[in-house]
Amino acid sequence: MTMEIHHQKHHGGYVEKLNKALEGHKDLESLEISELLQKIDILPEEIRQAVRNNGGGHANHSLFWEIMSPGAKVLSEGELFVAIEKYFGGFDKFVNEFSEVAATHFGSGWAFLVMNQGMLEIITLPNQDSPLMENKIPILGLDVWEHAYYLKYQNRRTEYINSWWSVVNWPKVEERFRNLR
Ligand code: MN3
Repeated sequence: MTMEIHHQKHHGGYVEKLNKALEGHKDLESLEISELLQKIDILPEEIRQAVRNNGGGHANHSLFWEIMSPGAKVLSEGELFVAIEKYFGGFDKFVNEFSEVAATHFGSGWAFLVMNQGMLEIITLPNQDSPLMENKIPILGLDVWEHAYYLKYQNRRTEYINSWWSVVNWPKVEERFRNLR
């Protein structure tokens, strides 16, 4: 039920508001969401904040749904596994670091594993900001807004994060990583 409300109401709301903000901007309506966000700083001022909030929200949530799946396999080999070991000193270390960063992010926002100029990095961003706005490519993203976990976990963000790892769809994350190379 948490996920259903999250998808239908929260994500749905971002899509609706993004479409409304873009009404009458034919040149922008035809862009891919990633292109739109990469151009955030040069968008017309009167729609920039609306696109930032709702376009970012649409892109972040689209990623979030894509990289989750029930009963998905844990990552234990392959190119992404090797890269994670290289950049974070081991897969468990990566999981711990990502969890810590997500748990301690103040207020609403997201934790991401991104590709930044050829290197893997863990970052957090406030609100619905997208790594694409900083020319970083998100590979994995975790929503730490209260709306993502409040129904089931109330204020227990850490518990939500720990449970979330069991639904990360690693084959999909790996595919996103390979597509960048
Ligand atoms: Mn959300």
